Amino acid sequence: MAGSFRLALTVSLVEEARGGPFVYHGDFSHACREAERMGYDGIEIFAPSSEWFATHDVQNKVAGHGLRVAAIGSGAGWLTRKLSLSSSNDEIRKEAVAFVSGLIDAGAAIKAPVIIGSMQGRAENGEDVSAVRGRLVESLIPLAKRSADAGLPLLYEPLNRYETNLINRLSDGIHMLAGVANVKLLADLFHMNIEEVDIAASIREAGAAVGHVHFADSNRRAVGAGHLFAAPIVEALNSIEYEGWLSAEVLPLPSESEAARLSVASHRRLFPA
Ligand code: LER
Ligand code: MN
Repeated sequence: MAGSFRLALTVSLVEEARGGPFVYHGDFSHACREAERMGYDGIEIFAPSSEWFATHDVQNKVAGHGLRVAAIGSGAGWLTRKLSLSSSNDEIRKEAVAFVSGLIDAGAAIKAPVIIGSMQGRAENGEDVSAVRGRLVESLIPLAKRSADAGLPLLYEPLNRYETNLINRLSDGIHMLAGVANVKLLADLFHMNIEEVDIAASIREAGAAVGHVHFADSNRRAVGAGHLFAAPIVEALNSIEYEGWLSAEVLPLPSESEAARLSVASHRRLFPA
């Protein structure tokens, strides 16, 4: 263990996500080797689709490096096919649910929950935001049920205002998801730095609803490379007895290996074992 909170390294296998906030890009084997070498506990996979899992022996590969799969990102559905779980187009929404369902099934086999971030979509062309949120919740219900059948939560991620106009803060997420079983919130510190009044207070308020953390600094670089005031956030995570992952979902700057190294160093400093 790198510390008392498990730390994961992010890898994207989606060509269209190059330049995006993932430490390693394009080479799963290399990312696993680097994660092991630097002392990570796990790896978070931004996968192109469920088919990718059918052609990569993920479980054996990660286990061979002493790692686990922390979570699976689903945003490729939006990035490569413009699928959205809240689209007003029934066909697109159905395809989006099918895309995420495939990832949930792939995740079930390796005990990794799926993240709904960009796939939540947004209200467009003056659409009524609450109606769009309603469609999103309708899509999330069967996905959360499918995850529950696999013994895993569905992870829902509020995003900053430049990425969605549906849900930007943890408290709004809790409100929207009231009555939906088996969805946990993903607290991405980069988005929260933009949207929350007080990141630590929001984490405390969300409490047991927090199921995953994206461990990023204010500028989306590795924690320690920006101006995030981490101490109260660490205290808040301790106070809610958070037991999930911290995933370094950050830009590969100044290089992949430097971002990976700084994330480990900051994790060790902030969460000593
Ligand atoms: C997108 O900004 C993000 O934070 C991802 O985790 C969601 O796909
Ligand atoms: Mn994120």
